[in-house]
Amino acid sequence: MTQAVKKQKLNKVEQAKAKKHPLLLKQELEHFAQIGWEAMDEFERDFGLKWLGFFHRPVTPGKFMMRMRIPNGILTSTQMRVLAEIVQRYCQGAGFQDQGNADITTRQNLQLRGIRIEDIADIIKILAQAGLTCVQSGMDNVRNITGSPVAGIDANELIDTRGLCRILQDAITNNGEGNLELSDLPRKFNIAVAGGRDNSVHAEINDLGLLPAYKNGTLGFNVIVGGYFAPNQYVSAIPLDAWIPPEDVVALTLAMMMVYRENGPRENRQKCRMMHLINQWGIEKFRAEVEQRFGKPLATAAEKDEIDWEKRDHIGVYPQKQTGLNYVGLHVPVGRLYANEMFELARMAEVYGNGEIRLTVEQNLIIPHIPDTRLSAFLAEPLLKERFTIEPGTLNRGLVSCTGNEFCGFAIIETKNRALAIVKELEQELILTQPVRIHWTGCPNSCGQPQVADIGFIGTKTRKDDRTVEAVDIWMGGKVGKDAHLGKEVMKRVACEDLKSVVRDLLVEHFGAKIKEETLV
Ligand code: SRM
Ligand code: SF4
Repeated sequence: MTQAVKKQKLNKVEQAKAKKHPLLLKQELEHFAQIGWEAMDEFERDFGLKWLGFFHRPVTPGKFMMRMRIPNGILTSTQMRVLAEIVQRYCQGAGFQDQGNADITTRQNLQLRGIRIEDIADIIKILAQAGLTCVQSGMDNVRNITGSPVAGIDANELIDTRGLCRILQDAITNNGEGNLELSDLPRKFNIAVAGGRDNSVHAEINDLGLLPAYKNGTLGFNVIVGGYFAPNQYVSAIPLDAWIPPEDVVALTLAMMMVYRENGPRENRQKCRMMHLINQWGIEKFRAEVEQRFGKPLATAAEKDEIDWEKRDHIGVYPQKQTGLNYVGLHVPVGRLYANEMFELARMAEVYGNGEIRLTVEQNLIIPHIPDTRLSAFLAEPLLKERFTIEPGTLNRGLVSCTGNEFCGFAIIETKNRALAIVKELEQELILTQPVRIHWTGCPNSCGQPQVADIGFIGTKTRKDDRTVEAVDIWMGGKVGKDAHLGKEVMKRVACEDLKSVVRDLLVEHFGAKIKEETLV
């Protein structure tokens, strides 16, 4: 432990970590299975197991959510089938009606729900056999590492991010086995690696964002640092004034993580993200410390590329850089998947593509490598007609929602179902000529990233007619991709039951929506 850490009055999580490193709980899984979830130590059950990727859900007592790690959001059909089998076999029962589910997350990842403590050890083995891991996906760890969803298939990409995301994950998790050294950060740590000019990964809201840039004719990355969202703290990353070639990505990331691990604040959990260290030191000192750890001088940032693109959502059919092949982006309403659909996706990826399935931070998915000759058969598949269309409604297309109170203990409101219902009604009532990105988040933690949306909602409560009702604070003006910036709060505590008409007005006033005549009468 460094002097900087020693001097601090450690918060409760730090005190518990100091007693027993939570990754070591892996050795006790059989014991937990024997004693059952109710007899477990509360910290170990509700927090410690998150180091292994298992999140106890007080909303469904005794049931755990499993958060995967899917570097760059890319899965094989075999892996998707294994995950579908886990949902089918282990995620059913109380609180899950007749079937378990999985959700695509805002970090290009999957979460599976409804797992019992008795099954965790078996599931970890099943994942390992399939080359998958869920280790270190929660608490004071690096989250899923996001990369360009069209890496390797986009004709206009600058850097293929797939290998980088993979080697970063392997280094940080010790090849999925768990890494005692790099899993004791002061708080969570988000990494995004952009590969194209449209910054499809929202690099600016990550603790470490890498943006492709040419320096003296060589392609590498400009480094931005310190982006994060926490309740009432919505902060964009700032430039480190550093450029690195791709081969230095892992070394620079590990150096920065060490600096943060050894010097980051560990007192008030609300003030432990890396930006707090940067604020405390100033960016110059932070850069110097990272440079020292890195072991060689950091080049200054490359000049900003002036030909950045608007962000794409990848829904629809697009030709790949490989002649005769296409990638097809499917719209998955608020990211929700069921086991039968996961099996179908695996089959379709094999029959029409090369078995690959990709996830996006918009909670949608892409099936790549479909030959021109197979395209029409693929597009005629029932799953595309019935559930995952390539032509969603103008509002549904950009709809993103966090988990909300269906499963999340922090949630102040219900999100996913409400998001779908309101958008459905508005699409019936309005003529919309431009897509509008609407993001929902059930509490100020902002997992649904409302600050990057055209219109964003943050769950809260308000009083109406002497009742306490679910409500939202409304944000507007978030911009992603080119000239990305966060939106601003424009309204407070709008009751959810009044929300549809408020949003309708916003759409008419700011996004050129017209009210359909038949709904006026
Ligand atoms: Fe998040 C905590 C869900 C992306 C900020 N987030 C949680 C927990 C684990 C709380 C809990 O234990 O119940 C939620 C699990 C609910 C559940 O059952 O699903 C949760 N976060 C999610 C997901 C699933 C939202 C979604 O529906 O897509 C996303 C999973 C990403 C992944 O695959 O790893 C998710 N969370 C985010 C993001 C967006 C991002 O990363 O781009 C943010 C804001 C960005 C950031 O972190 O800087 C985010 N989540 C938080 C925070 C606030 C962090 C802070 O510094 O205060 C918490 C609370 C915490 O960590 O104490 C949190
Ligand atoms: Fe849960 Fe809040 Fe995150 Fe939504 S924003 S998943 S309600 S912690």
